[in-house]
Amino acid sequence: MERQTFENAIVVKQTGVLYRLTFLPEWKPFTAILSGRLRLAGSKLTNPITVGDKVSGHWQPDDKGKHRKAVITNISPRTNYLIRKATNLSRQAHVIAANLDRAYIILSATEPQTPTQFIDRFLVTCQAYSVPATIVLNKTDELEWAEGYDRLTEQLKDIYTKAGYEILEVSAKTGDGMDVLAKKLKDSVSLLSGISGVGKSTLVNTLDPSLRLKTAPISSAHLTGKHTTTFYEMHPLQTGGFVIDSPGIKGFGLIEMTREEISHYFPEIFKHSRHCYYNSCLHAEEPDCAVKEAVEKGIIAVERYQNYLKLLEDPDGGKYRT
Ligand SMILES: Nc1nc2c(ncn2[C@@H]2O[C@H](COP(=O)(O)OP(=O)(O)O)[C@@H](O)[C@H]2O)c(=O)[nH]1
Ligand SMILES: [Mg+2]
Ligand SMILES: [Zn+2]
Repeated sequence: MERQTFENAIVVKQTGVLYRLTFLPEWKPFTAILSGRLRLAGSKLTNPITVGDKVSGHWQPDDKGKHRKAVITNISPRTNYLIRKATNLSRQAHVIAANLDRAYIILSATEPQTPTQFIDRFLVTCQAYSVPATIVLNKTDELEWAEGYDRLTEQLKDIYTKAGYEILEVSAKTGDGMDVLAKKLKDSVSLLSGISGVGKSTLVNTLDPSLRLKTAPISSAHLTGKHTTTFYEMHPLQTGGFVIDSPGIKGFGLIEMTREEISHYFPEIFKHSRHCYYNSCLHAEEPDCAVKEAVEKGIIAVERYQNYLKLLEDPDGGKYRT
């Protein structure tokens, strides 16, 4: 008897060995497992298949020939993906998500604060893997009373506007600015990333209250978020589009990047590097460096340049507590 096959299913969730698939834009997730061959394929990766992957396979009847089980046998080539080191010591990498139209890094206007070093590692990874990135500054409602954060917010906006990134200012609590975000998310698959407690899950709930994702207040003692979201999971939005909510990530180890390459992923540094005296200029100790000149003139933000130098010296470092 010939086996029934399926094609073009999208992975919407992975929990251990089980996957949930649906045929977008339809939303009727069903459970699937990996074929043995695919399980063996990903030795350097903790997960050979990830959320957003497009897969095909077959239906396998159980012993009694009754309940059908979906078995994934093939993965379609990815248009892009995001990856990070599984842990600091591990050589393994974790593919966070694939086939993304855009990745959003969510920041809090108040607490918890995300170090710019973390933001830049994220943005560099997005550049390196061809994922367009946007910054979302959440909790703007708290700026009315939280003292001192106005200045931090202005600094942040200055740094990343200079770098050429779009920054959306929103409040998941009051709904301020959410229409702009909803419009951007429409008709696409997007990843929401960022440290714990910045309001990723709350944002998804504001966009679509029927989803009721778990959220948690940040700790009042440490002003850090708690890990309430434990899996990467895609959700359909009533306003259109699909978002992948993330667990709070602790850090972004850069993977397979040479020192020369790092500057290519800072768009504003790369732009100026054409005018450096040395072709191979790393914009560190070299004389006649157009990048350093642009930093001195304030055209390139000094924070971005310093984070670039840190990556140059220690591409593997920088794990952050969240
Ligand atoms: N004031 C305010 N609090 C928010 C906003 N968005 C989220 N929060 C709160 O921030 C905390 C962490 O939110 P959560 O969605 O769990 O963050 P996640 O870890 O990024 O998913 C919760 O107490 C939320 O109620 C916002 O726009 N304004
Ligand atoms: Mg969450
Ligand atoms: Zn240079």
